[in-house]
Amino acid sequence: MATETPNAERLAFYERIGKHDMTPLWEVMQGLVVPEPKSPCLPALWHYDDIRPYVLEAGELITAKEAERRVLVLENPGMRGESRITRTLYAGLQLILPGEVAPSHRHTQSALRFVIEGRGAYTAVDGERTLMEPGDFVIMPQWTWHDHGNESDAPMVWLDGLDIPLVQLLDASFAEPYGADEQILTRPEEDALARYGSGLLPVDYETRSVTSPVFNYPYARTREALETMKRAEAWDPCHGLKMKYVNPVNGDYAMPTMATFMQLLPKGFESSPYRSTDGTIYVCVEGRGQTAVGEQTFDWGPRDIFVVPSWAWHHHVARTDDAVLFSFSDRPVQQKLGLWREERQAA
Ligand code: 1HN
Repeated sequence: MATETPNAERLAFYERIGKHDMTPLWEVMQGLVVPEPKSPCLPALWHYDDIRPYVLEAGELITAKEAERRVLVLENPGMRGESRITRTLYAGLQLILPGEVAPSHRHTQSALRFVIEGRGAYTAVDGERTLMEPGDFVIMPQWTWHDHGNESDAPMVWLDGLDIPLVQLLDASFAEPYGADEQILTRPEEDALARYGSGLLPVDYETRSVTSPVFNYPYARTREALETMKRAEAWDPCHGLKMKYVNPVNGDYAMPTMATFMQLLPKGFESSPYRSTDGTIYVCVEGRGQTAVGEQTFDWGPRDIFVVPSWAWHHHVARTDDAVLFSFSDRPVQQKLGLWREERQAA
């Protein structure tokens, strides 16, 4: 690999081959095959109280219908202008005001919703509606019709997580409008949860999708599970009590491109330093604490959102009470490709 500035003879050569759309590997190789991940993604934190006024102000500027999706994108400060929060994932805060509808469409990007504020607005996916509450994790599988509406009397805000940059990298985006604001509903509300999310499956169920058939993983159930498991006091030194959301059909992650997790850090718990190759987006659901990422320390509380880049050492502290953190990343993709790595700091 060449490290010095090329001499005149080499430069002239590069220019000649450049005319044939060729370039010498030895001038670029070091930047291509780095000894360990070097991400443009920076650690970042959004305090919900700071940004909430802007989300609501957007509601005065444009309707959900005109915008199609009224969302303020959370852009990683290291990648402004790229509509991404990590290299592979997109995140944004979506607002639906009472009486509004976000019209139906579908696309090959998968989406997750994590409810931040408000209760009782719905999202409809593939013929079924689910009413959403704070802390609910709701799935929108790729290429399914989806629309949202708010028949409650308060604004509703949720975090959208999509695999947009990943699909963009693969040049595999397709999208189309449904042609009406709302899709036709074919199943009763909460049918998917009863059918697939109750420790049961229809006896002759055959998988037709790479995505979990559970549509909404309600926070009430998740929280209760954590509270019960907490009694065993079996804390992972790096994660506290950390659970992954799974597809009940095959035990895989709930979504093919995004892994989702919920973790409980008991009051006063200080986790050991940890890093992994999946840049991760966290949302605090309950409690207050701190996360040190590299040289930075983030103080977080309920509804705050922060990002830990790929391969960045980090550790968490729960300060005032038990803390509950939701998180998501591209881990399923990395694991399927044999690329995912993690490291725990030696005790
Ligand atoms: C989308 O369809 C939604 O359905 C949210 O709520 C955000 C960002 C880009 C492209 C499609 C939604 C989106 C999106």
